[in-house]
Amino acid sequence: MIITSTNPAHLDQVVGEVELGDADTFVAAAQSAHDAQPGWARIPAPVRGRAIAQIGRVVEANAEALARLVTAEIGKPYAEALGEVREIVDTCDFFLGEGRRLYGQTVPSEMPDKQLFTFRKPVGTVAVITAGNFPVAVPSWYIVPALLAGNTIVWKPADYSPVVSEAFRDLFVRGGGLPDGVFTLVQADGAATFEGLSRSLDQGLVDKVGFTGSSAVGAEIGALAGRHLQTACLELGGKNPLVVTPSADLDLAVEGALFSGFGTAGQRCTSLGTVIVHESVHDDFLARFTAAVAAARVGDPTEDVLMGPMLDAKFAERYEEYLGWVAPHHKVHGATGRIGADNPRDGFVGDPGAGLYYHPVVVDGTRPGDRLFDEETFGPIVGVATYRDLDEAIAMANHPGYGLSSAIYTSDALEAFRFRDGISAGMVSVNNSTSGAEAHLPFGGNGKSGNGSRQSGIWVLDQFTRWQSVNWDYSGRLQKAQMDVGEL
Ligand code: UN1
Repeated sequence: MIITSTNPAHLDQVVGEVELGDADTFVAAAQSAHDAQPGWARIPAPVRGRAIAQIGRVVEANAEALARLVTAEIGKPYAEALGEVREIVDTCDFFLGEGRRLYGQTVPSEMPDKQLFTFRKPVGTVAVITAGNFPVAVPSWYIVPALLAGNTIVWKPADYSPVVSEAFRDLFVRGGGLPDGVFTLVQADGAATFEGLSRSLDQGLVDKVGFTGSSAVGAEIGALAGRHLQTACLELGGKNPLVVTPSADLDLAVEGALFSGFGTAGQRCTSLGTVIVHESVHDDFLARFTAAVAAARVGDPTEDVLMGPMLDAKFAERYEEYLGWVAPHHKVHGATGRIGADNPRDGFVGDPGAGLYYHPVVVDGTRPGDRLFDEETFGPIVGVATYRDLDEAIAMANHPGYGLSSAIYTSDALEAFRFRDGISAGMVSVNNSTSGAEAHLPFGGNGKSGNGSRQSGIWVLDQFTRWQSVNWDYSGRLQKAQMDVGEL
């Protein structure tokens, strides 16, 4: 089947056509990755690091073209798209040196004339399944370290970013001079992917699954991997809170909430879900926040805008569904719905009728137990709730049961530390946005946001390698652990 990818900012513009494979395509790719893996692992890690270095340079040299394609295919504002491409380069920069480290340890033994060691070994073949909101940065978080560590890859990207995915594959394969089978792109729909993955796992062709996407699909992928005695690397949704304390710099908090809530039109896993603001500064914060939202530039993502269109029609449909979650005790600030001639927005940049443009929405008065407070809205809708003391704010922030990102705005270091200690999220920002993670710090969440796996930085190597312990006895006799322990 051929799918046509269109530009969400200009729905009549075709970005490209791509042929979708089926479950057999997936299994064949997994087989070739499986066959190529021993050869790739035999290449010395520093040489694999050099391939990663070359990929980084090629991506850097093509950054603007790739970012333009990201903007065209998913409607992400160009500055954000360029930042996303930068994240691939950062990831390559970090891991190219890891090829010369990939350290193990030397460990003392409890017996004389014996030495213990640890080595990292690649897991084998990795199936990477990624979302389309970060169609290039997030795949690189898996693919770069996995390749560096000696694994081969089958990559299934989102079906609404297929053209970007082909460009990414070409840059990686050509840039890194990767041998056949080391990195294969499979374009397929969800059902074919699931069947192909399941069969590949049954046949022992896939040793690790990395998945970024919704919590519901992540649970299915995790269960499938679990049935094969594997632990998937899961990076799922978020309902990320941003706490505004009485001592916060309110303008800074507004700026942070604006970017966290409406950057990528709220379609990041790290997007802001709810501002939890102290009751004493609620009115002041809300007035400034709603004014900033009204003044924000929305429109054509090739221009300097805060917010472009929704990434894909399926997210646009969900926006309408989320509006149905507004309860009678909520107060909606500003216009809602699709922007158009009959529902205009002041200062809109470009032609609203051409694309999937929706009003950014602020809903005041949400509280735990409300759907809008408890559930992820993958769209430009930010809730506002109030709290009285910090313990209550922390309990509210943890209430939805996700645990990806979080933020607190305060000028009181003690409050920041108490928040850090009490929040269940894997990532905490102090006086900064909930989104915008850097490529060398652990990235990942808890609860409904994932199974505790972490990406990025050195920590992700624990996903793509397994420890091998070696005990080497040079005493010339049988020394029995626990029984022949050396004497003082
Ligand atoms: C995601 O939305 O899946 O922290 C990842 C950020 C980005 C990554 C988000 N660097 O906003």
